Amino acid sequence: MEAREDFDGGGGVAAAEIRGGVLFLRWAAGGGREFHPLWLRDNCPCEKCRHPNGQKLTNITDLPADVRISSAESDGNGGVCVVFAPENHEAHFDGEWLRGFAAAAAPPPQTLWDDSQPSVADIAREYESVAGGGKMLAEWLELIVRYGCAVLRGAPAREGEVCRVAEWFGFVRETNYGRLFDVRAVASPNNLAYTGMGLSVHTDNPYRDPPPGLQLLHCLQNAASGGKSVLVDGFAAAEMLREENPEHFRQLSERALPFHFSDGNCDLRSRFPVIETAGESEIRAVRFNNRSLAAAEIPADEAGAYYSAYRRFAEMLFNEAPALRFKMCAGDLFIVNNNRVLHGRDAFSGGGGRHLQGCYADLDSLLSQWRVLRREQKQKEKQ
Ligand code: NM2
Ligand code: OGA
Ligand code: ZN
Ligand code: ZN
Repeated sequence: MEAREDFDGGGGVAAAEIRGGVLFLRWAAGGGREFHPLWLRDNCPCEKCRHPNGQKLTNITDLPADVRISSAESDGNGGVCVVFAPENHEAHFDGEWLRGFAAAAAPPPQTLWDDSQPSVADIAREYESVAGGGKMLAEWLELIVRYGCAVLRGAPAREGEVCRVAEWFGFVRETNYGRLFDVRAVASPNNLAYTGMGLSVHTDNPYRDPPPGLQLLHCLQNAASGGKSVLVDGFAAAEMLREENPEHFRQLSERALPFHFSDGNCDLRSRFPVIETAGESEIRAVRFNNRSLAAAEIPADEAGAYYSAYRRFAEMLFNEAPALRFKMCAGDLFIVNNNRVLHGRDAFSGGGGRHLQGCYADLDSLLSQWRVLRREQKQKEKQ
């Protein structure tokens, strides 16, 4: 019944009819749809088929391949009672579940910045209010789900605070850089992030597989001159590329590039397309980091076409795609969906005056916590 909280009500089943072996259900709200008998049998919610914890008890091999519906009747209450042959197995399906199950599996709602470009103020919340959890935390998490990033203002400028924020919704993901890393200019940097150089917009750690789904950066001090931050919606940019030149888009989504990072302690290598897609149209991730791109195995007669596509995408990311620019002050923190939103910074001087701390985390836990808080909120509203 996990879909119910996503469903807007409107009644369930008005009538049930077996047509050519499949079950047709007419909704009270109008319309209807067909259900395959094996699909229904496989999703039976009875206590023999589901543990009280909601987990499934049956395997596909437990179900007869020739399952049929011997009877189906609306229960008069929006649900439907079905008897399956040849087992004579009785099931009762909730009408709202039947209408709403698909919503629970749908990808979370995303708003590309070209449809509706948020300002920094739109995506920023006060640390104090979000730290209290509940509705305010749910709202802040929803910004990350929807826009791929969010900001906190007024976070205590204390060491390790960024990890505490990650624990509001999940777990810190430790990497070769540690659980917590300091971003400041140091003497022998193993990574260009630890210099005063500008960093063009990038996704972090594409040389890890999988790359961290979330990055958090927290400003403890920013007295340096320069060092402004920029965030870019990589999905909006990928859509711009597809719109402008489908062949460019195809180049970047079909060829995987090698990424690499090594120092005295690690030798990390991976391969990802710059634009990762699923099916025909869904964009799943953007991986873009010029500093960590390794030498790609591209036949000489294909390199020209690939580089044109790659150059055009870079131009869009640097100059044309929807972007947010701001200078972080002590107590500011931003979080990005590292599969989608790229980040960068301008060069800075007076390096000693700039100190950020960062950590990584995974997206699945954030989405889970967002759903849990939403579910709790809806339950409260019903009471
Ligand atoms: N740091 C800040 O992914 C990258 O190499 C960007 C990551 C060193 C953890 C910098
Ligand atoms: C990083 C990074 C940006 C900054 O640490 O990964 O991109 O503002 N830093 O220093
Ligand atoms: Zn059952
Ligand atoms: Zn970075």
